[in-house]
Amino acid sequence: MQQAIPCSIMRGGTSKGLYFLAKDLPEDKQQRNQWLLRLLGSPDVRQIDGLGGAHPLTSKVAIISPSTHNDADIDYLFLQVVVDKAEVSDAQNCGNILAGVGPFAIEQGLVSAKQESTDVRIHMLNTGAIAVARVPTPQGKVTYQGDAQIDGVPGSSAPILIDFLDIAGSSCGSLFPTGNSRDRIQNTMVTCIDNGMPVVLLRAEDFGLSGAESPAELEANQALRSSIESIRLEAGTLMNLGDVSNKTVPKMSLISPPLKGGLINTRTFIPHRVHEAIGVLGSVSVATACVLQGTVASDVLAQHIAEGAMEIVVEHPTGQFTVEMEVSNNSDLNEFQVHRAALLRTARLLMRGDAMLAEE
Ligand code: NQM
Repeated sequence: MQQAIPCSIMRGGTSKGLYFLAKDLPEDKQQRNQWLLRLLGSPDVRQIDGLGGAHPLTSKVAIISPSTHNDADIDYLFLQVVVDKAEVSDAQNCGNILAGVGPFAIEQGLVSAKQESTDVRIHMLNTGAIAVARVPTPQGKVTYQGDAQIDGVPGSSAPILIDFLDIAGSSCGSLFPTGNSRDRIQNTMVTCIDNGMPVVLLRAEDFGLSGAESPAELEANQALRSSIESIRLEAGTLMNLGDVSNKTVPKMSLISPPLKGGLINTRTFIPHRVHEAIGVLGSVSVATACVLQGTVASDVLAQHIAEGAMEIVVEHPTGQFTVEMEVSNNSDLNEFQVHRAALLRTARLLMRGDAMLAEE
């Protein structure tokens, strides 16, 4: 007998995942993870016996419940189900899957829809931070139809605006977890930063790269992969993340001067496959490095940043990602401070029904 588990499959931004209500999964973490491995079909490079899409960007899970935080409507736990290993990790957050969380919570009756749009306050359990998603709800119903386009997704959908509150240091304890805006690790200058996602920025030119290489070319470069992984393992400890050999953070972002009118160009290892675009919170961390003094980002920027409200355009392999930021200059500390990060995503409900759990 197979067991039927209520589930929705949604595209969230440039990722895709399975969305569950917490009450439909086991409370026991180990049992829950066993279920998720079987439901997604891991470990198997093709995830052929499950619903996973055989890539880290399509092997993701969101678990939603009424909020335990008095300033939020719902709790969101993100889990990365590793494709080729029997591992489920809560060590990172995901801002793309986050885009589907607001519509899912409204459609599942956890949040009541307003007449035009509905703000859903989301407590992100992986980091403890809060995001506010503005979901279009004409006549009190979620719509996925609209004119918003995001690079990496064909066509257009309804816009979902996401505002992040206080995400600095949410995984590592501080914005610059090593205490420095740049460090030398294994003879390479890097910036380790956490504004919602732990990221290590590295200059592409230091690896003999232009920064325009495709994800497939970078993944085929074994020597590059092992240098980046060895820097990552050292950076993980310096960033207070402990031994990261089995963690999906920190992400490793190769940066270079922009090619298409943006502020900076990126190729991001997440951390072993190369992202076809860039993660949402990953891009917020990169954008933050662009506005702070002394980072390696400042070596490759198209232009330098002044304080105020601004749009930071981060280029990636399939287009651009725009992060809205508000920054002020604290002259006492002689440093810039980031007050707000916001961005536009879209999401779409692809399937609603039961995921079938095979007998063990
Ligand atoms: O950085 C990929 C994605 C992500 C995570 C990854 C994300 C984020 O694109 O917030 O969205 O970096 O693993 O879904």
